[in-house]
Amino acid sequence: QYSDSLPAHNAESLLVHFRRVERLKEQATEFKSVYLNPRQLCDLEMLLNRAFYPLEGYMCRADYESVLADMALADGTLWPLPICLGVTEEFAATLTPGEGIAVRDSEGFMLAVLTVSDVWKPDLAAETFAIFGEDGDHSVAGCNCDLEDPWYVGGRVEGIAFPQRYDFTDIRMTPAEVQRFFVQKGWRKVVAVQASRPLHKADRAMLEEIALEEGASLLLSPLLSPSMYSSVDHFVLVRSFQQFADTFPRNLAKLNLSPWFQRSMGPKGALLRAIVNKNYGCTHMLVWDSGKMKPRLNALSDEYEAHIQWLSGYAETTGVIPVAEHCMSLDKATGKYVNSADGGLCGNDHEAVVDLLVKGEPIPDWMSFPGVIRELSRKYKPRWKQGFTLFFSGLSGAGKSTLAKVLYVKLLELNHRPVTLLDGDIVRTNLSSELNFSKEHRNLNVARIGFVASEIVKNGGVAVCAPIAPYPESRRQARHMVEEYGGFIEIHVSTPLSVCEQRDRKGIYAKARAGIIKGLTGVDDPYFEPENPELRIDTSELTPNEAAHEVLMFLSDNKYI
Ligand code: PPS
Repeated sequence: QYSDSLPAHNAESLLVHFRRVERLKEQATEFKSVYLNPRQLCDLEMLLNRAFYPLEGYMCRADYESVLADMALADGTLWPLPICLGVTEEFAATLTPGEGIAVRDSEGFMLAVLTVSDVWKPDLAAETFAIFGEDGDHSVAGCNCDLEDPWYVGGRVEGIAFPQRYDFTDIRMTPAEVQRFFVQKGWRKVVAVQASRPLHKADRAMLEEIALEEGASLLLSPLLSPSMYSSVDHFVLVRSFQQFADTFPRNLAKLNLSPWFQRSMGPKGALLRAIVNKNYGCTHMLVWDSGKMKPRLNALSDEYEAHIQWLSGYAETTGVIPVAEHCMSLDKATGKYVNSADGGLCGNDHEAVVDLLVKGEPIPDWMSFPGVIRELSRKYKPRWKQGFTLFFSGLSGAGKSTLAKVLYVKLLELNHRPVTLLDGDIVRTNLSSELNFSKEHRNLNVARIGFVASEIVKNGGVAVCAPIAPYPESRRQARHMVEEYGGFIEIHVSTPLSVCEQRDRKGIYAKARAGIIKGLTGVDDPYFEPENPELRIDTSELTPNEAAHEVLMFLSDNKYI
């Protein structure tokens, strides 16, 4: 059994702990350091807060090999997946058993001391096979370390501080705190519910039914991906969970944010989640159908039933009973969800909710809760509420800047959103003054424009950009950055070189032809035309107003304005 043996923290043991921490901090000035990425920080936090109990640190080689061969630690305790610290071969070569390593976050803040017991080179193909079987992907599974060829370091970890978290601190509880909460509330049975998507009314009806059936309360946890910390998705998911949790009576559901992240490690990952949930004091755990959080289907799959069976086989050892999803369908007469175990629709409404939100259509009452919808509508907006980028690209003299300026004014006049002009010259003066016109620097310049535009769009504004942007790779990069938050409208200003050269307002073509300047785009430097721009405008035969009108028509046809 797992959490039953978590040691009690009394005043005396805490004092001993604090003294030890002080001593470690003093000694650590001479230790080598290892810096963790966000996923590794989550693993470390799970070791420090004892969510990975009985592990006391990163696995030593004997435990690691035993876990891969027999799904158990060397002492026979059930454990499905390796929890290892991966380091470079170079760093591994400097280590000797018994020495201490300072474990730090990316900013260098010391979080723990690892006392090295083993250093070895894992066989990653064998590790992947042991975890996934034949068809596993060959990502580095056990160390979460992004290294192509890691070495593993095993050893006991002594905590100095938890990784620093600044978001939602009021709903982050350690396993011990959650257990204490359950004891205070008298919750003897608790179903752990982790989900990577926002939950709605069908989910609510299912969870209520499960809670009733099991005579249990619910521990609700949004399942995070560590990289999400930097994106709005993380905040939207957690805030939608807060709203969802509020729809339950207080004695039925508790919300908690744990550092457990989505591992996508198949059945063994689910078994590890059972162990972790036990350490958080849960007795049951909801197992979603293949973790895919699929849209509505007609029945639960055989594969899924087999997975639940397999997990149930370990329930006595882990102390956590797996609970399968229920098929819920809407009873049109009452507008409520009911169980339809006879093979009615099951799955979730999330995609339908998002679809309606981006179309700007109302969400039917039976689908979700006003609070959840309110949170989701901050991210999923209809186009006329999203920010967007107008990205003009073309030769010098093609008419980009003129067109950009006309649209800047017209969009300001509409007064729908804040508008920022990032014309080539403005950027070259204020953002990229140290850059030249080499391929590398042009790409860097365009990537910077993409970044600034994405920040503007993230905050609901319009960025009007007008660089030459001759290379597809940096145009793609800019599109990718912006589209995470809103629309990216690429406009190839396709005015032919002959016309640009004839205009030659800056005299730049004449200088290039005279050999005074080198590497002018279109003359002796390449321009790769956009293959699939949203618009292509040749300004040879159009006035600036006519060209701007084409863009405004596109924006209006596509519901941006
Ligand atoms: S890029 O390729 O996107 O980074 O170029 P961009 O930042 O838009 O800068 C283009 C303006 O710089 C002037 N200029 C040159 N352009 C192209 N090639 C060379 N060698 C060059 N040297 C200076 C030129 O006036 C461009 O302005 P626009 O407004 O496009 O005419």
